Amino acid sequence: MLIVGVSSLALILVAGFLVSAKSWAAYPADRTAPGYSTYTGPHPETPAEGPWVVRAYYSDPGMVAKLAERIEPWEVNQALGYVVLEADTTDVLWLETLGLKVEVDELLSAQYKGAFSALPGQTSGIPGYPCYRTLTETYQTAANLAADYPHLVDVIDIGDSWEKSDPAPKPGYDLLVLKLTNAQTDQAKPKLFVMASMHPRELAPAELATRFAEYLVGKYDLDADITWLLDYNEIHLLLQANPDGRLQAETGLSWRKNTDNNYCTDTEYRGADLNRNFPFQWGCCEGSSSNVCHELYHGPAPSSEPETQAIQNYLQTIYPDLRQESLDAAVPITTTGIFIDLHSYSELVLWPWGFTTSPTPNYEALETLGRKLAFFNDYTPQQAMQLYPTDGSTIDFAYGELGVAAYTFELGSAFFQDCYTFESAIVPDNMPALIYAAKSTSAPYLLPAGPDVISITTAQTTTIQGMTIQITATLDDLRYKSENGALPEEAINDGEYYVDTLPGSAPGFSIPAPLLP
Ligand code: 0X9
Ligand code: ZN
Repeated sequence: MLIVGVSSLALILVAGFLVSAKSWAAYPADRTAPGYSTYTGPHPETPAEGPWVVRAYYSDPGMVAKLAERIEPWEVNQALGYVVLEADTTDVLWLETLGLKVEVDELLSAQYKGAFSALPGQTSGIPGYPCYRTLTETYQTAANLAADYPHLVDVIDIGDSWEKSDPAPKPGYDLLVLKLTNAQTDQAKPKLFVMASMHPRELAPAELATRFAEYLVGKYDLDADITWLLDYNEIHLLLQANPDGRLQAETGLSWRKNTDNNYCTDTEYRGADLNRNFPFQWGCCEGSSSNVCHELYHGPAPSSEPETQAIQNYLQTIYPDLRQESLDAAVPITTTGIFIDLHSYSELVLWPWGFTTSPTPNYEALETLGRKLAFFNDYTPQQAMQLYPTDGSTIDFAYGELGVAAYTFELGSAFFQDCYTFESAIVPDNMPALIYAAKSTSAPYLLPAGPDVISITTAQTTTIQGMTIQITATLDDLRYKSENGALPEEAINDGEYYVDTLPGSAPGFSIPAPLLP
C-alpha cells in the first residue's frame, strides 16, 4: 500500500536567473507615531545618562552602516527611514552630530528596563510571556520528544556553553541538537540545520524552532508531506544556541552576548557576540567591535567561544566543505543542505554576504530561495549587508566556509515579542517557510528556481501496486516576494514528479510539454 502524497517541490524545471535591482525606501519618515517624543534629555557635558531606546531618523541610507559600527541597531526600518537602538546621552549627541534626528521611544525604554514578572495565574513559560518556554522547559521538551518518538528523534550534545566549559563554579549547559528523521531509513539524507536565539533576548526564535520540532514529529504518518520529509531528509534543530545568556534574558535583561566573564568582567555587558565570533572573515570589515564591553564584541580571536566552537564543529560534521577558498568560487548547484539562523527582529529574510556588498558567486540561487521563503512570512528579502555590515556571522561561515545555502530570519517586531503576535503571526507565517526550506534541502540552489506545485489532489488516498491513479496539480511560478526586485518570468516547459523519493532520484516521472499549459 502506498500513501499518496507529493511534495509541492516534486516538480522541477530548469530556470534562468536574474540579479534584481535593490533600492532603499523613501524618506521622510512618519514622525507622528504614538509613544515617541523628540529627545529632550541632558547632553553630555553632564556624565552619560540613560540608556534609552531611541529612534534615529536618517535621510542618507549610508548612515546606517556608519552608526552600526558604533551601536548595534535593534531594527532598521528601511521603509520609514529610521533605526531603533539603545543610546545614552553620549550616543545621542554623536547621532545628532551625524545629522540624525533622535527621538526617545518611551514605551520601549520602560519595557527594557524592568524585570519580567509573571502574569496572574501563570505557571509556566517566561514570566509575562507564557507562550515562550523557559530554558528548562525547552530542554524538558527535547527530552520528552526523544522519549515519545524514539524512531524519529535523537538528542545530540554538540558541546558546552561557556559556563559549563569554564572552571568557574556554575553548572552551565550542554548545547543540544534535536535530530529529526526516520531512523529506519538509513541512506544519506540532505540536512536542514536550524538554530535559534543565539542572541538570548530574542525570545521568539527558540520557541518557533521548538514548535517546528513538535509539528514535524506530530504530523509524521499523518501528513504525507511531513512523512516524506522525515523519511528522506534530516532536520537538525539547535533550539537554544546560547543557554547561559538565555537564563539572563529570562529575568528581563536585554542580554545579547554569551556570558563569558573574561570580557567586561563582572558586568551586565560581559561576553562576546556569538554572531560576530565565527571564523569566516572574522573582524574583517567594521562589522563588529574589539571593545570587550560592546554589544558587538567579536571575542579575542575567531571561534574563541565554546558555543561558536560547538556549532562550527557540528556544521563541519554534518556538511562537507564544498566551497573553494576564493570569494568568487561558486558551489555546484547540486549542493545539498540548508542552514537557517533564527533571530529577531525586523521581519527580514537575509542571505550572505554580510561582510561586503559584493554578491556571493551563488547570488541568484540564494536570492531565489530567499524570495521564495519570504513569500510565506511576507518578510523583506535581501542580502544581509544591505542592512548593515556584520563580520564573523553564522551565515557567512555556513555559506563561505562550507557552501551551504544560508539564511538569517529576523522574526517579528520586538525582542520581547508579545504572545499575541507570536501566536497569530510569527508561528503561522514562519512555519510554512521552514517547511518550504525543508522541502528544498535536497537541492536548494536548484529546486526553488522552478515553479511551486499547489492544490495537489488525487481521488485515491490509498492504492495498491499497479493501479493507475490520477493526480491533479497546479504549478505556480509567482510564489515569491518581489519587494526590491523580482525573479525572472519563464515559460514552464517541462516537469517531473516523484513519489516517495527525493526529487532527482529514480524513479521519476516526466510530464511532457504538451500536457503542461
Ligand atoms: O546583528 C545581528 O547579528 C543580526 N541582527 S540582530 O538584531 N538579531 O542581532 C543581523 C545579522 C544579519 N547580518 C547582517 N546584517 N549583515
Ligand atoms: Zn540576533
